[in-house]
Amino acid sequence: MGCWFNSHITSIAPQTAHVYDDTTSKIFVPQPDAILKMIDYKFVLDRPLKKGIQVLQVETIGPSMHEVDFFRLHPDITFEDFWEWQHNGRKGPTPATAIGGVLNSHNMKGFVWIKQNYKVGRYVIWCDMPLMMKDSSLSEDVVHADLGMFMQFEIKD
Ligand SMILES: [Cu+2]
Repeated sequence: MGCWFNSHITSIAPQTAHVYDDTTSKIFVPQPDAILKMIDYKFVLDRPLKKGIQVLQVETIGPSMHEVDFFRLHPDITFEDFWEWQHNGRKGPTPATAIGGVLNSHNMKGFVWIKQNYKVGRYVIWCDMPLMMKDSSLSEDVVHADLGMFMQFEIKD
């Protein structure tokens, strides 16, 4: 869990929570509406997300550590505008609303669930994890999204 307000996500370390089935209370892990797999270097969504409250199960296939950040694009903003903003030091007005995200915290076996209320609109999911520098020809600023680990989708009425 982390706070996405201002720069809190970088100044306050995100915390990990574990969820287990509890047969005594009859509380069970969430049933997902869709499953998102994080694979080097792409997202694979098993079915489209729908308008309204959706539970997304996020699984890390790896082998690298990944994250998924959710953005709802502002009206009249194109994906290209968003891409430019991400690569231009995130200067100027934000082209999207950050609506949350998930970091696997090096837990390659567990699942993470994110429950969100999806409004009609255009969304981008983005992995901002820095690329580990095995290939010195790549800039230190390269993140997984630069290698294709992003996805656009639209929630329709
Ligand atoms: Cu990634």
